[in-house]
Amino acid sequence: MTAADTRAEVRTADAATLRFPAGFRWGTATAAYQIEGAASEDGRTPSIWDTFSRTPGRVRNGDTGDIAADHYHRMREDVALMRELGVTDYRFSVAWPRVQPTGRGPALQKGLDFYRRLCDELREAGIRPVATLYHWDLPQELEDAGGWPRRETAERFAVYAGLTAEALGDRVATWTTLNEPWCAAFLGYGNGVHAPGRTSDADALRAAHHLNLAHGLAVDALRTALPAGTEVSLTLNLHVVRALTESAEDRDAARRIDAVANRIFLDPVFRGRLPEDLVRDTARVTDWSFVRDGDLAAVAAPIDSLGLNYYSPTVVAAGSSESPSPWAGAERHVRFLPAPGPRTAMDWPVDADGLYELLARLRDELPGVPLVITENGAAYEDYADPSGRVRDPERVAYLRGHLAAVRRAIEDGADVRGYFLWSLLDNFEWAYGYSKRFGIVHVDFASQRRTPKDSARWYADVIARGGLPAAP
Ligand code: IFM
Repeated sequence: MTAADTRAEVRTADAATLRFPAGFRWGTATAAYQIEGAASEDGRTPSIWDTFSRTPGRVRNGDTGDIAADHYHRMREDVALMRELGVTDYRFSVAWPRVQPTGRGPALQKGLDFYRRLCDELREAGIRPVATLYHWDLPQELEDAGGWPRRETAERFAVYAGLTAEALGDRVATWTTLNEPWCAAFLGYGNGVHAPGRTSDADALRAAHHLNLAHGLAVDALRTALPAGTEVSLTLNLHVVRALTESAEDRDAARRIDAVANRIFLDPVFRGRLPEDLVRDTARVTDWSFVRDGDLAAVAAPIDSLGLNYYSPTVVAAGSSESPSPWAGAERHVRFLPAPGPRTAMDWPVDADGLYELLARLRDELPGVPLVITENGAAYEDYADPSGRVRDPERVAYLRGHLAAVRRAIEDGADVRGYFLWSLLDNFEWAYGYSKRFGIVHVDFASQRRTPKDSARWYADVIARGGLPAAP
């Protein structure tokens, strides 16, 4: 089907439905540490998030992922929920410390078996398994040896990717190397609000490069282990950066953040080079001598699609902000401003136009690269009413607005192949613990009871009709 056919198809809205292209993938997404629990079962060893969450003061209320949504034991029930929703795809992550405890040596059979069972259950339900190899749970032993600022971690990751692909390659439809390497590098090693909680701009930049390298080496390992034609991807949380005014100073502030948040990944992965302005901007922090000959070519190993996680835009102006920051020194030149409009429970602005802008940018800058929204969703203060129903009209409005933006981008020529709603279940929201609920299925963490929220029913209807109800 050509891009023109796709555009024609989305325009054939019947009176009741704003349709998406045929074959559009409708999914939900989760991540291992946020839902699995069973933190020390079947040979799993601690990850940096186990250590971090057990360190007083790091996570709200002292919450940990020890039990989380107990998905490790309730996987069948959770797949049954997705079957009822009618999702076509499910994006989960493989816990490195469950499959290769300590990050070295052979794979652990029991760990692999869990993901085998998960894939089998999904396929039985007619749902495509979409696996992410790294959603932030680095084996603690690799952190003790230096973590992502150390080159060897990238090499270790490629070995882990290869052995996981050998074991699950016949079951997984799409492989994603990394989820949001920006967060892993800059929140983990820059401002330290994520595990492992280190605060060094130089280490954050080294980590970013080694995550890029890990991605490239893993693509190679995956291609070797997987049947030809298997989809291999990467998920980035690209920032939609808006300058407050058109002044040269404000636009330069936006350029700096775009370099350290977006182009630090996009340029190596898609062009095999580092952005020159980034290297200049960060000269006080590092000379980038850790980038070895051949690294950038390895990072640029071709991939089949790009995953995008979008929640809200960032507004900047010339000025300065506090350190430690996740901006590797750019904060000395940049002021961050609250975007206007309604906000979610994370205090993140609701701005669906940002998603359209992102898709339009990538349509223009990366022609020929299929795009998939691998996360989008919102946290609200959800609760079950006395009848047991969870009404979440704000989430429905959020999802509707963002899906309409995706559809508009497709009409305007963006090659968007799917949408994964974050998240299937309420879960462990990192430094916020269980205080923020992103699920379309409510989880009562005391009883582990699952209750689909109104948004789950709404999403099921969208999937069933293949698009958005024309009337809100
Ligand atoms: O919960 C996270 C997820 O793990 C990564 N992307 C953003 C989500 C909401 O903060």
